[in-house]
Amino acid sequence: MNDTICAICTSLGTGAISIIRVSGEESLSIVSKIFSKDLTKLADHTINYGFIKYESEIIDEVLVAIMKGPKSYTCEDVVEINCHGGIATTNKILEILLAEGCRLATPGEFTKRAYLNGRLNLSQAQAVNDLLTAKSDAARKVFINGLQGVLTKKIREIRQVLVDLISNIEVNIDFPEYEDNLVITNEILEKHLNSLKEDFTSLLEDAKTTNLVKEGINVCLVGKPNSGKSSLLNALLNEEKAIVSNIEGTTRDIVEGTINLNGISLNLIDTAGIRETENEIEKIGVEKSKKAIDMADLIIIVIDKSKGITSEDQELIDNVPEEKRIIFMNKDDLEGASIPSDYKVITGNTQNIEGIRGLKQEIINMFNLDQINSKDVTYLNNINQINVIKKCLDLTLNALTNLKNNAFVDMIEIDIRTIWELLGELIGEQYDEELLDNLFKNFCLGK
Ligand SMILES: Nc1nc2c(ncn2[C@@H]2O[C@H](COP(=O)(O)OP(=O)(O)OP(=O)(O)O)[C@@H](O)[C@H]2O)c(=O)[nH]1
Ligand SMILES: [Mg+2]
Repeated sequence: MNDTICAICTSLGTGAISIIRVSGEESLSIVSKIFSKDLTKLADHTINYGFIKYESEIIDEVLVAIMKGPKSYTCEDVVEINCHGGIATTNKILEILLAEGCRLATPGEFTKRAYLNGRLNLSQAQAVNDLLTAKSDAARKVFINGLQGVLTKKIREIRQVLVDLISNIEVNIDFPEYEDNLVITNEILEKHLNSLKEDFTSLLEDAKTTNLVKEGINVCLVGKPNSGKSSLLNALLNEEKAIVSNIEGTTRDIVEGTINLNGISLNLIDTAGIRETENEIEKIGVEKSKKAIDMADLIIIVIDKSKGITSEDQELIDNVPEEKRIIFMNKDDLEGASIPSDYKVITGNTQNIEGIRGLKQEIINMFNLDQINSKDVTYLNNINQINVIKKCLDLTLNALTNLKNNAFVDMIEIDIRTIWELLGELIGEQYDEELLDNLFKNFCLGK
């Protein structure tokens, strides 16, 4: 039998109300000891007005919700006490509950119980945690999809098609004389495999989006000294955060800031201008810049348009892959050299909002940010899940190649069966204890 746990669910501070959650077999009887009514005699799924009393002292005037299992968050008997907000009252009620026989829940323990009791699968449990920390509307949408089990539904649909296909192939092999059974031809198999390929590719695309909304885009501003990197950071942030001057080597350390573009965080890093230098401090800055480039999802190479592209600029351009870079020809308000035609560049200046409009639009285009809000994204929430889908895609491609080479159907069936099993594990209930503990320890208390 599980013991009865309790925790404060709302954040501690001054507020109109706080909620203390109690879950476990004894939750109704323990709370009844300190509440003015006997909860065991009250109807289920009701909210009840009364007082918390302890040692003949009235502690607070409260509303108490009763949610008997299995129709509750944890599937156990749950009682939630809505008391007046504020640290003193909330802590006092928690203290009394502990004295009366509850144990303080560990972080995520309510959700862990919900999972262990079959109320949520692991993917949904992770989505609960992500939802609590969602920083943007786009993130909220993706995580609520996770909680609603959109991924699980999609995987179940795919598995159903696969299981039908496998059983059909088996019947074909074992009972070739059954003429009324559909014969799985190579054309039918190819159609199914191509549709699988599409499904897995789109799931992996969605995973990229999920990562974007969860972590944001790490953007690194690089370029020669004085090209205007710090000015660009300030213009994007709309704040004078980094020091700007016409002295080369002004920025020595990394300066960071975050903006929200179409609901997605851009984590901006302004770096020290990269050049050969003998100055020890600047050298460290240049090394840090190089590291920041490695970590970035997007590198904006800032070039002083009035000076044209120099050999140092050229070296930077050559060292950053095209799909990760934007070349920003800055200072287009000054007379300057003509724009190169060999690569795509964005021109602009950091003098006003208009000057960086084109650059912002290019970022939106590069990461399809304008589509994220309207897309119904499935939610692959960790690297394990992503790897399973990658494996499934590889197996599908392998089966398609075998099919082209006229392999026997039963050989292709092996790949299909493995995909079916892998997908089963993905949404299945078998995870080891270590993985579970690791997942739930990152949850906040009361959830
Ligand atoms: N006219 C004009 N001047 C600019 C523009 N952007 C930056 N500047 C000027 O260029 C000079 C260098 O700007 P910074 O932003 O400090 O350049 P940086 O790339 O951060 O330089 P380091 O930190 O030394 O690597 C300053 O005098 C800025 O005012 C622009 O769009 N137009
Ligand atoms: Mg600078």
